[in-house]
Amino acid sequence: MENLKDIVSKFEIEGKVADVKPMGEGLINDTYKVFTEGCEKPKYVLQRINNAIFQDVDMLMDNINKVTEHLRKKGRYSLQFLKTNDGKSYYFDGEKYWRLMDFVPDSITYQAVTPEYSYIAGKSFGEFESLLDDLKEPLGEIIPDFHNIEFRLKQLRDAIAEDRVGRVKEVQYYLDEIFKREEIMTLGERLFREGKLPKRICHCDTKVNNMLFDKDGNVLCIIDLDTVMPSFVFSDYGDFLRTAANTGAEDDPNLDNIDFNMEIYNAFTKGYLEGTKGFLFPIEKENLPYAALLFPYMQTVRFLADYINGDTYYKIKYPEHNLVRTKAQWRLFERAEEKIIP
Ligand code: GN1
Ligand code: MG
Repeated sequence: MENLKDIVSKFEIEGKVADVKPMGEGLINDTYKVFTEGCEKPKYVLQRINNAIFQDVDMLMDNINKVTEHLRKKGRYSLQFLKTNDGKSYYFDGEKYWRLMDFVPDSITYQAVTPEYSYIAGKSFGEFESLLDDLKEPLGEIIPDFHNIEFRLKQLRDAIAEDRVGRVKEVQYYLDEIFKREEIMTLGERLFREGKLPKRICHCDTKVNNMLFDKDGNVLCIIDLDTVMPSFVFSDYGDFLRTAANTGAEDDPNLDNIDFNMEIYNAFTKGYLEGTKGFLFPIEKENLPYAALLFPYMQTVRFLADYINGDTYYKIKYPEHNLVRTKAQWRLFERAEEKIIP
């Protein structure tokens, strides 16, 4: 990994790079841990920014810097990015974009959490949103319409119309099931148009594995800040449950592993309502059950559209991966639908 070591050396690091090793399970960016000489633990995290998806890298880093500085001003721990030797927040090697941040020591990530941790996560997470509620500087909408389900359904329709790789016929069952629920699942966008539902600064990718916990289950900090932007609070509440309440994996090939865990749901909701006490509107609180359904639904739509498009967005490990993800998300949606009445 000689080349990666060179890239790290473009930043204002302490010490000399000893090793760079792959890290994490992200579907978008490539992430590495960086070891320096004389240190056993990783010292930095290097990331290649996927600029096919995040096309405005300046806006991206600007959003992240505003958020992390705001959190730090309030005495909260937040990700710390290093500047390059010429004072920039990312390094462009002529082809790819890179950034470097401090490795957060003694932190743990999970793919699944217990109800107890889920309660604490809900609480810390609600607090994270209230801390950002008074961020005065506007953030750019880094991916326009990111969690707009009407837009995601339109992308699915476009993919079907084009049927680039001839996959539509094999997924007809899922398409029918998805469009049957279109009216109910687009509620959020209608409430927004009617002026009843606000947008707030949200993280927009609150998967369990985007949170660093300490050994007592407290959320140390929330990572993967690329998608921080204005959205409905449903984004953060719903996406956490989509991963935390799933008893199986996001891409579980065995659908029998997948269920929607109501204990996690109840514990997280209790914590979240405590953490956001005093700033959520009644309409936001009343529609949290809808949000819990919306996210497995939206993720099914996104995985399926990518499958139909011939796998151009999400990294895949095998040819049917996006189809397996679609089926797994849909099973999660069905289980949630049986248990939650929006
Ligand atoms: C992507 O960055 P990562 O891999 O955690 C995606 C999310 C999806 C998620 C599905 C920018 O997140 O929106 O929910 O995969 N991020 C982007 O696992 O599209
Ligand atoms: Mg991630």
